[in-house]
Amino acid sequence: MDTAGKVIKCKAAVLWEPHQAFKLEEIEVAPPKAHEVRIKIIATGICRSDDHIVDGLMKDRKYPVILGHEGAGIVESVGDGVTTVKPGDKVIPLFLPHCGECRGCAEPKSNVCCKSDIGKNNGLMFDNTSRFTCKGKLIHNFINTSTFTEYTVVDEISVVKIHDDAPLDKVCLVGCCFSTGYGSAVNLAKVEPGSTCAVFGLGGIGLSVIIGCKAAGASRIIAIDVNSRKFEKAKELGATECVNPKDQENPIHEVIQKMTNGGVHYSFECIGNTDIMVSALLSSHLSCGTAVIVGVAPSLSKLSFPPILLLTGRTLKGGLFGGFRGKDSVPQLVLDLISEKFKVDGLLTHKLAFNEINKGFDLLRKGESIRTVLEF
Ligand code: COD
Ligand code: ZN
Ligand code: ZN
Repeated sequence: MDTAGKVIKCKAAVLWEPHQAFKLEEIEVAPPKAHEVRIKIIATGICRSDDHIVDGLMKDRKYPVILGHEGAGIVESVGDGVTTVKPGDKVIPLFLPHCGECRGCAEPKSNVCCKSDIGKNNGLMFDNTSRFTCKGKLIHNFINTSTFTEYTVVDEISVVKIHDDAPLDKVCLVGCCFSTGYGSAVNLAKVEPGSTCAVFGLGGIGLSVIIGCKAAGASRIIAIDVNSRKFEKAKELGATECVNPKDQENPIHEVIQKMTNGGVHYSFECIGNTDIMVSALLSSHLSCGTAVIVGVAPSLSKLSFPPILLLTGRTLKGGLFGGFRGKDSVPQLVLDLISEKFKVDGLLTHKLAFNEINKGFDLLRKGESIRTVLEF
């Protein structure tokens, strides 16, 4: 059946209010307008950032909303003027758009497009309308993507074509998890051969940081988590030592300082906890250490530490999507996964049907899963 130009009725997981379970609803998805693309989502990962919204930690969010930002699918139809993808193409939606024209896209050192909805939380298409409705109500989108639905509509700058042979149930992890973690090590920290690293939080993102540190030739990779069940996988992927802060008498930064003769070269916060961001900074060497913030903390939280920590020579930085520019980097990262330059199989612990989405979030909250991929 040719659906182009028509409203599609399909299944979506709607979050009507924070602190609630997702409701599987029939929604209407309007056809793409000019420069927009309608995508049939084939697979989507569950990332902690989605859970932050369910938890109500992002206080300025719009509801109701369709979450999900780590997906892969096939273009169903395109609006006028779309030149980079066509119906039938395999694609990955980009939660960080890449317009190629704005100040952010023009800056050679930046990967953050000014059209990104991160921090703005508008939850709408660029013309300030939505393509989603349910029971007569407007449903918001999430960071220009919304993948917890059989069909979504994104702007052309928020989607990139990938290779026809890409296994979508795996490469969906390039949409956030793998790229964010791996890129944080190789692009943001720029880990060097022989350097020492500490990774706080061993979810899909922290484990991908470990993959990046190892690829960059780090001599020591210290993996830190309050859940010791995460250690086996961390070691498999390249961690040289594992530490559970709960088993230590002293604060974790003192433990890391002691293990590394004063602190690591590079530390990574992959939890979204401001206290741990300070621990990560303190765990980096006072003269030359760099701490990279990867985790997204609750929207009203504040980071506080004595400036002397930086005056002695430490660097504190952060980044989105591992510093990758979506349109330039995602197709190659997908090829690297196809050729098994990198393996994400270890990150992909569970596969569930889309309608088991609430179970998928429970597994993440209980620390039983790394990545659950939902298939439609
Ligand atoms: N000390 C040590 N470990 C801890 C602590 C603590 N105090 N608290 C929790 N942990 C561990 C948990 O046991 C868990 O293993 C790990 O930290 C967190 O992992 P997950 O699986 O909950 O989360 P991920 O890997 O999905 O990571 C999510 C981030 C927290 C990094 C999240 O903010 C994120 O996805 N950031 C991506 C940055 C980005 O670009 N975001 C925009 C769209 S995602
Ligand atoms: Zn831009
Ligand atoms: Zn994510």
